[in-house]
Amino acid sequence: QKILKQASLPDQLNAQLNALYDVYEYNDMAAGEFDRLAAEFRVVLTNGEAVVSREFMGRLPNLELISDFGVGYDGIDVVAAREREIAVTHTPGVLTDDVADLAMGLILATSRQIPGAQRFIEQGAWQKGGYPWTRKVSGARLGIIGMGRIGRAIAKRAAAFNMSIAYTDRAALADMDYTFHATLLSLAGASDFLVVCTNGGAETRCLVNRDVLNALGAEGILINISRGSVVDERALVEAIEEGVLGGAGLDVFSDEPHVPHALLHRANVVVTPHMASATWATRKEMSRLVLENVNAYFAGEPLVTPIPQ
Ligand code: 8YV
Repeated sequence: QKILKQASLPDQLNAQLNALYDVYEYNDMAAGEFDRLAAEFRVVLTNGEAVVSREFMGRLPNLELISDFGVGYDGIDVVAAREREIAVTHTPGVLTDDVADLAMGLILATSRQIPGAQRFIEQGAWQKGGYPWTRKVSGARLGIIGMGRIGRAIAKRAAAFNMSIAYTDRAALADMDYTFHATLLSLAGASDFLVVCTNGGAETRCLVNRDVLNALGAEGILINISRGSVVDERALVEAIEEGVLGGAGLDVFSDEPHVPHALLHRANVVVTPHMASATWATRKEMSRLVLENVNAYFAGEPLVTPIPQ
């Protein structure tokens, strides 16, 4: 069976796929070869950082499954997929802990300025005096944007830090004791840390705008482990430059792998290269789910982790 691989996947998963299928790398194919084989591809493999557009699907007349190595599927035009009854699978659940762990890491790293303090020592500054005092994490107010799997996992960790937890979502969640805010502005105004945990995509584009950053304020810290698109990055840069916002811990950006220069070399901004789910254990589980979904498809069995309807 032929499979079209449209974005990069871990080597171990590639090896497993190659043992079972004829895997074609979209980026390595000449246009002529692609056109000749296009009708034979019923499965496309992608990842959470790539784009699978309506136009791309249009070039694959017999496409039936898009399997995403990642939980976020904002890069996939799911409306176009649904219209053609192309199934989409992703890798939910297995990466929740890692992403929540990195969110806590960024909360600690920004507020306690851990990378800045390391640079301080490396630059020999300790000889001239101690590092400036930083902001306390335990007991602080945490605001969570999007109380899904990852938001809940962060809340659970934050509770162990005695943080007071509030959130915003489409509506208040019945099974939740945390404080609900109907608007993001109100949540931001009541938070010391505001963590972006919502889906990416058109619905959440630039949700965190200048007004939200103003409300979070000079003592507030923004954390983003979701998608760069959810934050108005230009507004974020301005707010940081003007000192209107206290700090930011960012694993995702608007135009990866490009990170605005203005966000670098600052003690109050910590950046990581979209690595929240990148541990050996989790990448292995994500790979397993991709493989299981593809195998299920070819076996005519129910898909293991289709995206929600
Ligand atoms: C991955 C992600 O970095 O799960 C997601 O949505 O963004 C990450 O886990 C990505 O899918 C791998 O490219």
